[in-house]
Amino acid sequence: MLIESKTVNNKDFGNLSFLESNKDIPFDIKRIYYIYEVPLGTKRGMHAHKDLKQVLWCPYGEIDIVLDNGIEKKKYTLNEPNKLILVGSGVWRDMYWKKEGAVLCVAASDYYDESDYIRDYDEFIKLVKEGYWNNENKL
Ligand code: T46
Repeated sequence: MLIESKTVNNKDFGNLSFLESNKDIPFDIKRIYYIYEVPLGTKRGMHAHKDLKQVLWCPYGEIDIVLDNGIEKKKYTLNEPNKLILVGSGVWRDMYWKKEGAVLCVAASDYYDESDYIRDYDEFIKLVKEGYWNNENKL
């Protein structure tokens, strides 16, 4: 789901965008991380999360995010600082670096926990078919 941050524009000083937990972002933010100095053309991701919810944005450059809930796929291009996407639980993601120097920022609903990752696509599809996310893993 696309989220647009509120932005204060000033033609002389530039723009300031902001988001607040439980208002613009539908969870408490427990972790922030960012991915940078990624070689052009790199593909990252290739996993889903059992529970974790995240908001992704690209403050500089261009990154394609392909989301897959086991039933349908959707591609988002992140290329504006005030354009963000909400990625819920049970969504497989692939990220493609489309511009040199592009930065991906992420606000996450929980601390890092490798046991929340599903890194095997067949296992992901099996869980989708078993109704692990009750068909609530919307794109
Ligand atoms: C996601 C996408 C958008 C940590 O130690 N702490 C952390 O908070 C994170 C996020 C990762 N790591 C370690 C785990 C791996 O050894 O950093 C290494 C690289 O992680 P990964 O291969 O999962 O990176 P991406 O870019 O494929 O995925 C990341 C997040 O892990 C993931 O949750 O949704 O960005």
